[in-house]
Amino acid sequence: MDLKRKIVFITGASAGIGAATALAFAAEGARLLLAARRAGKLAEVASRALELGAAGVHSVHLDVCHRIAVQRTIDELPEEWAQIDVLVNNAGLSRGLDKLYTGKVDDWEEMIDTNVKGLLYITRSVVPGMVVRGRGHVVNLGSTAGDLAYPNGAVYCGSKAAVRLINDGLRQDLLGTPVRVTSIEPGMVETDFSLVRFRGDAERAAKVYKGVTPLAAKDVAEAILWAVKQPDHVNIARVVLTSVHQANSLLFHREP
Ligand code: 8X3
Repeated sequence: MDLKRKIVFITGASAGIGAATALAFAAEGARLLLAARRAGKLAEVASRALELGAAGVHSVHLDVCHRIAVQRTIDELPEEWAQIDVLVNNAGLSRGLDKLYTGKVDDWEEMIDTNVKGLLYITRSVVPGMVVRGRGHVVNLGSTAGDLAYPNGAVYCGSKAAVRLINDGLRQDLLGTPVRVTSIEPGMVETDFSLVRFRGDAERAAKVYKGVTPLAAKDVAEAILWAVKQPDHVNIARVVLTSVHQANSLLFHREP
């Protein structure tokens, strides 16, 4: 697929995998529709994307959890940005690392609202247009955590298991249309993920990556780009990728 001037919509584009994905598609000459909650950070990504060769950037300030705002944002896109070719459902987060029976309900709400319901709201708003236009690709960001739960992460892992099955269900529902559906399921990636999980506790976040060379956000962006660049008749259903120091969501090799 030639991505020149294709409209690529990325949620959670202000940092981490979302920002790296924006830059990877920018280098292909795509037009980027970028959404995030943090307008300042998003503006930085937008200007870097233009430097790298994006054919245009349109940024929207959006929290994917707000169902009405999601629908309104998509409905009110300027005409020249409305025909989305690729949707990257990237916005997601983890909060806390607690036993389920003592966990914080507010943390659960935030993870499920963002990782599951936010992804559904965006999908529901964008995919009908893809079906009508007879072209499109939905890329959902899952996780190795969606395959195998780890202790104290039941709700985060459950939210990513939901993404995996929503991904598979959507692919079935789109059978008979040319719209493709892919889930990209990385293991540990060095982003603000752990800092967000531990609400800014940098010391605790650093421990997560101790002795391990994690994936970089760019590695995941390259996998997304690869899946999208396949010929139109090829649908990559799932891509699972980890650092060589990680076998699954439970098993790591840590250098002393
Ligand atoms: C992130 C993977 O295992 O660090 O989705 O939670 S993990």
